[in-house]
Amino acid sequence: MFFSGIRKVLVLGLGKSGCAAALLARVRNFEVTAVDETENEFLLKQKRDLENEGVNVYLGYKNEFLPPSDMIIISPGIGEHSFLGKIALNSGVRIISEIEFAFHYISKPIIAITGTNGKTTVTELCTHVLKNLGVKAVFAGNIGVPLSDIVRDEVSCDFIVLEISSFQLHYCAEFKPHIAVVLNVESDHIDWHGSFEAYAEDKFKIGVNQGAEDFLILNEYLLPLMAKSKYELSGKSQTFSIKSKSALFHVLEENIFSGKDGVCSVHEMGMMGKCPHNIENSLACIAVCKDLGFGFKEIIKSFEGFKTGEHRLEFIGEKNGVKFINDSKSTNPLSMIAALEAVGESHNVCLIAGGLDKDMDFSPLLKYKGKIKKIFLVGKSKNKLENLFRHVIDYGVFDSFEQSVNAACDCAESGDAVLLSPGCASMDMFKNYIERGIFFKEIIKRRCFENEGV
Ligand code: UMA
Repeated sequence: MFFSGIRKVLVLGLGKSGCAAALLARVRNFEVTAVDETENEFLLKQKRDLENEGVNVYLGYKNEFLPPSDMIIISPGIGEHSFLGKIALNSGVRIISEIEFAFHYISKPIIAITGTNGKTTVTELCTHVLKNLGVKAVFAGNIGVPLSDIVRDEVSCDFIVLEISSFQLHYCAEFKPHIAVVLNVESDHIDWHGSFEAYAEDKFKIGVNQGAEDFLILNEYLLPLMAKSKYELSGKSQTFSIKSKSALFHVLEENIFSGKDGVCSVHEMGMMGKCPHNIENSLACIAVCKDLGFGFKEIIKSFEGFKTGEHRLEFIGEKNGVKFINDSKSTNPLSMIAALEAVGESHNVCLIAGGLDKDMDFSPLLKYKGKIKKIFLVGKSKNKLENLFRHVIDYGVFDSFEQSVNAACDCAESGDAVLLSPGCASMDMFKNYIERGIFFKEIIKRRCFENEGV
């Protein structure tokens, strides 16, 4: 048994996953201690709530040694190179992620979705389509609902659609989804993992425990990268791609195919058929539902009513021929490229970019310089981006987010798009990408759509 001999559990980090893991561990009768490096009002409230459930909590934790435990459940934000990550590793105690912990209490099949980009969209899409197909599906994981909460609340379902990040996979040992999806692997979170290779390796960990009865669905371009991985993956593998016709699920002249079988035209997929990256996301979802035994016709019909969430290429409005688009969810170069592919024509994008870098490689963006009219740089990464774009495209560097947005609006003319697609995390200027997107929309509405009810 995975937890045999374990009595004392130590939880590191008291955000969403840490709190959920601590509460589940208490329900399962472990002795639980939890520590967090920070101390603030929110955490003091969490501390009181957890203490009422019998958890020992230490905030503002700075000790060089951790409280004794038989197993550590680590929060995804705590990398191996961080203070807590290092002392946890040095302690020699077994370390697992919150997902791995909760997984051992789950009997329902898991559809796990990872990738640099699109994981939230595909998780939402699969859940939507499966529900329309009459299946009780719930989503969980990196999307914002800890898997431990699903277990503790005894949520009734047939399938769990789990968005899983590289941070969560890194600390998994026996996690075994029935269907695993890898959407793409591009530069992101290099500061946490140490290198792109280490990041990619953790992504492929998603399929390491699968057996012949399980499915591994992956973007065809990842095959060479996967071949280099130290993991042997034995799930039935299936590929998808919008760029290559040799993938099992592919696109030919605006029609989707599974091998030689026609599935549908991209126009039948509603909102998901409107831009390349979402067509590709849809291929992954079609593959998942097909593997669960559904027919193409019913799968496509079940796309009906699906909308991608706020802050993802969200159209705010159009004024004097200028379109305003909020893509605050874009936190890496690949998502900027997806936005430019969706919105960009010839030199028509006034792009607001920058924020907290994660040691990412932005050079692939240079291929898209023809779509950018001017780039408005802000946040911690502005000088790194300035160095990349200097002599290549017109750019401006700004001290505040609001200044960068105003300058982009001043620059845009009829036929252009003002696009916020920062390609970076938001925490240097905002609480999260949601706050950044809301602020962007407020500025745009104030400037352009006051009294218009947009
Ligand atoms: N902390 C420390 N020391 C550290 C780092 C953090 O003590 O070195 C403490 C912080 O003070 C804080 C807590 O840990 O109190 C935060 O933990 P966390 O950063 O792991 O965040 P959670 O609130 O537990 O949220 C996590 C995921 N966060 C991250 O991966 C950074 C959420 O994904 C996820 O929704 C949630 O679990 C539920 O599963 C967010 C995310 O940004 C959306 N994910 C990344 C992404 O999508 O790119 C991977």
